[in-house]
Amino acid sequence: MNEISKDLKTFDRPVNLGNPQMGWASDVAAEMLRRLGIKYISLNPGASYRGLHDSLVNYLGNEDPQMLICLHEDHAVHVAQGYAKATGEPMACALHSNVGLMHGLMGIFNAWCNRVPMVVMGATGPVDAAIRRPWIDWIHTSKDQGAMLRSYTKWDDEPRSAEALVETMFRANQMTRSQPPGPVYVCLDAGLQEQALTEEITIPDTARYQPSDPPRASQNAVAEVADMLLSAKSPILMIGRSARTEEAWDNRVKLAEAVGAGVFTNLRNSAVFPSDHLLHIGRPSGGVNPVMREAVHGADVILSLNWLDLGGTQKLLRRNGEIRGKLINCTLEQYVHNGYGMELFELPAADIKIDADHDAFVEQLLAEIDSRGAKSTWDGKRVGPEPEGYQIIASRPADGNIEPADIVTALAEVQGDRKISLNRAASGGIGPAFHMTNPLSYLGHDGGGGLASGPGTSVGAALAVKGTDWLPVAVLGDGDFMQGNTALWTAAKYRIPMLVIISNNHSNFNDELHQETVAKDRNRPVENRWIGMRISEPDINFSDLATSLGFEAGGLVTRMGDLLPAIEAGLQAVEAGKCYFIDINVSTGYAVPPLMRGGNKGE
Ligand SMILES: Cc1ncc(C[n+]2csc(CCOP(=O)(O)OP(=O)(O)O)c2C)c(N)n1
Ligand SMILES: [Mg+2]
Repeated sequence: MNEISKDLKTFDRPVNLGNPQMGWASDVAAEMLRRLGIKYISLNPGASYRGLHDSLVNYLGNEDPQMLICLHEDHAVHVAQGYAKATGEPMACALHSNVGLMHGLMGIFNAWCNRVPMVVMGATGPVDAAIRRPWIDWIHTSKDQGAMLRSYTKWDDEPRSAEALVETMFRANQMTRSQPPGPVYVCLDAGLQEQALTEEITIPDTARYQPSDPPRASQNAVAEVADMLLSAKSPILMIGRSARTEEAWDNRVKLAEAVGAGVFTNLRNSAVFPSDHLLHIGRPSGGVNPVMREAVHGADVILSLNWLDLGGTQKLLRRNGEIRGKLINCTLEQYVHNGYGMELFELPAADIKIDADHDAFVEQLLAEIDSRGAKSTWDGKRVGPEPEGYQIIASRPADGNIEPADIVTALAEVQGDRKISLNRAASGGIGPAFHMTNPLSYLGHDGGGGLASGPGTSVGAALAVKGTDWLPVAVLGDGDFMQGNTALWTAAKYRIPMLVIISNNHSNFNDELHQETVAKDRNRPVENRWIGMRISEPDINFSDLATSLGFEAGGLVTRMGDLLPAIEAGLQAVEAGKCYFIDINVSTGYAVPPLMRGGNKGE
């Protein structure tokens, strides 16, 4: 048991645990979650899974997995997503039959788009009409609940017996953890859950049902790409969504240094490469920017390691003409593509396509380069432009407005040697001072662009670092926050330290820009872009709201001069183990160009 789970086990202890025998079908489901190494199950309760609920409490004693009560299914799913984003490991969440599932669907879509592992436990029925209670069991029974999410999960099942449940759970575990990962859904018939076991259920050794090692590239592909990278004059690595381990991080650095490749990373994804490395070209960005245009068009070899929306990126880059360098695309993405949505993105061009796990491919390339005794051609100098200077917060007019991107800049300026896990940045972006130096430094976006995700994913990400010296910080838009704010209560309940900062522009501002675009296209007044957008009149007292959910709150910050002390106080509060909240009024606008932002925006 790790420190984190030990700590959480002081909460919600069941009493009178007198019947620890596996006696009911739902006990088998609970037992399987434990055997699969699932530490937490986030949930909002519902009678359709009352059998499983009882098994988690009274059979497992609310340990491994431990329940995390959430106030909305959307939060339950997003907490699991945030935890997986930070750890690479699946949590479980439980969703009540059809209605709870319906609430959780957007979170599942976000998790799917973000390719995170997650075991979604659902329920329905009783499937056998003869044992259905009138009215309620009938409205909460659907024939094929999996149909609601089959298009954006890797797999779903509805086992018909306790014995079958064992296989279902083993398969769910393999599926969700295999590359590329993604959520899986197990629907438990309420009737089955509550059936007494009539014979002993044999559960085979979990070790025999583990997922495979990630698929590797052929030796030919490895040799060919090593040749190309080693002989290239200006190679580029475009590193997309990648493994969460420090080992994989170090390997990417070794590869870039071994071949002298410039590196791009994307703010939509978690940190995958040190942003302050001399080989990182420009700042991590949310889209295509002039620095990227110049570098890619000047490159002779471009290796995409699971770059997000490679086809769309190429399309934007082709505005400056055809990309002349050799294009290599290493990804397993296509294994989870289906015909439902377009989150597979435009088909990218590739001179060499490699269907392999890209982090494994990096390892293979390193071994190949090493075996050749090849010396690095990199001269140790910066690739790409020198970073532009910026005006530090302390030198700005104390009464001046705060721009959205200043929040993360201020965070970086007060950081010192503290380890900050920025688990979310609002649409205003990430100012120039913050650097990603570890996989936990920054955890990217929600994948599916579905609002309400910020609070829940942040709680899950904070849970993942509870008990460590990482300080989790979420910077959330006011619109996103208001869609999911009650997720904070779960953090307060389980004393999960975290700092939540609201980048408060009193608006769904992203969409004001859209209305402006349309108005301009139609020669209509742009002055009206705010109508139907603003979150004001009345203004919401965010700090009171957060306080009511169990957070401590600093005062409203409206002036630049108060920004640094407010954030310093916030970090100190989290260091002291608190859930802390800061509401910061920011300008209604994004001073930072879109290329510095990572949220829901386009180029
Ligand atoms: C579930 C959902 N509803 C609506 C949208 C459309 N949408 C995208 S960004 C945005 C505004 C979000 O406001 P906020 O979080 O305050 O960020 P801001 O745009 O103000 O920077 C909206 C409504 C969405 N992406 N997801
Ligand atoms: Mg806003």
